[in-house]
Amino acid sequence: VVLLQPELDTLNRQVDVNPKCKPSPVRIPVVNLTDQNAKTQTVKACEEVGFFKVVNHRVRPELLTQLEEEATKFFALPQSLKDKAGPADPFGYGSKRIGPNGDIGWIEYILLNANSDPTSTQTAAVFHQTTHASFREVVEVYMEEMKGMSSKVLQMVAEELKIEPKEKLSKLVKVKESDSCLRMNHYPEKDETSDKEEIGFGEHTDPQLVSVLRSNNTEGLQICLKDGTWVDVPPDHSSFFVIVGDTLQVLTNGRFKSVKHRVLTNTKRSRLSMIYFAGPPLTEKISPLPCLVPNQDDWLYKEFTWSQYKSAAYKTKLGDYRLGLFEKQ
Ligand code: GA4
Repeated sequence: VVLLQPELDTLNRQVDVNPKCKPSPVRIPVVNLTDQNAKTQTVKACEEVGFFKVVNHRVRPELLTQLEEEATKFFALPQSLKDKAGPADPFGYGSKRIGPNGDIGWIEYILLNANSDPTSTQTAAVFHQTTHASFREVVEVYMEEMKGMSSKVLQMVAEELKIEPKEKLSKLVKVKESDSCLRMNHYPEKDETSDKEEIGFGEHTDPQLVSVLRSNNTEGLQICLKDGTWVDVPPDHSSFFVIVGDTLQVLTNGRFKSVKHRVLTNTKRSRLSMIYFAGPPLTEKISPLPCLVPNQDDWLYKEFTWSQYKSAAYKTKLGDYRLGLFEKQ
């Protein structure tokens, strides 16, 4: 059976950006993993928007439901129990505070390291608070799937851009040293007495290579287009969304742009999202790839290790332009 997938998804422009301007449909790219043009579609999407939807991904729907159920159970626990898994520093349970520099959001979350550190009391407590041992198991299986999805995306990019060796990018997220993490966000339903839109998660770019996001069928996610317009991403709980991160922007010398995104809590329903941030090993040297940009004079960024980028990122506020610290001149 050949499934016909629309090439592009329709997004609605935010009316409040320019109230005089009628909302016009904006289109975001869709990559169909079973399409023979998937590689071309991926590269085009990474260049033009830094964001795309993945369909026909073959991740079992039951796994998605299971993880969602387990996360829902955790967030439904009494506050005192959830707090035993916090504060997020950066891993563990966090509420309202995002990162160490005073950013606040209308959110509670769990942040887990893919190479889960057994000495971290917060991480252990996340799982101990839920009565079902299955939470840890589901998380492990889900992370493996997300590792597969992010490496598939990077493999397609490398092949389309003729990067040598072909496994150069996908290996960065496949090796056991890769520094990836999983975030489960719960945006509580909006207080009925308030009509103002709260910021769930303020605007930012993701520092890693790529992020793979999925949510329950709730609105709220917005991305910023190259012209600065914010657009709503229509929810689709059976698909994944891929976000280009700062590190992939550097490797491609700016050919791919890390996309600014944010979450507004503009619905009555609560929103649950899971994001896998696929990062390279801590010691990995990051610079524009010589096979794409042979002449170092053309490099827009200085070389840095992922560990250096991460520590610099943790000194910034969420909305800061972190790559500025590593631009040449
Ligand atoms: C943004 C992307 C991921 O959610 C995250 C975030 C991290 C955190 O919440 O601990 C950061 C943020 C994110 C970038 C700047 C720093 C670090 C909060 C913050 C203010 C887990 C990540 O890797 O970077």
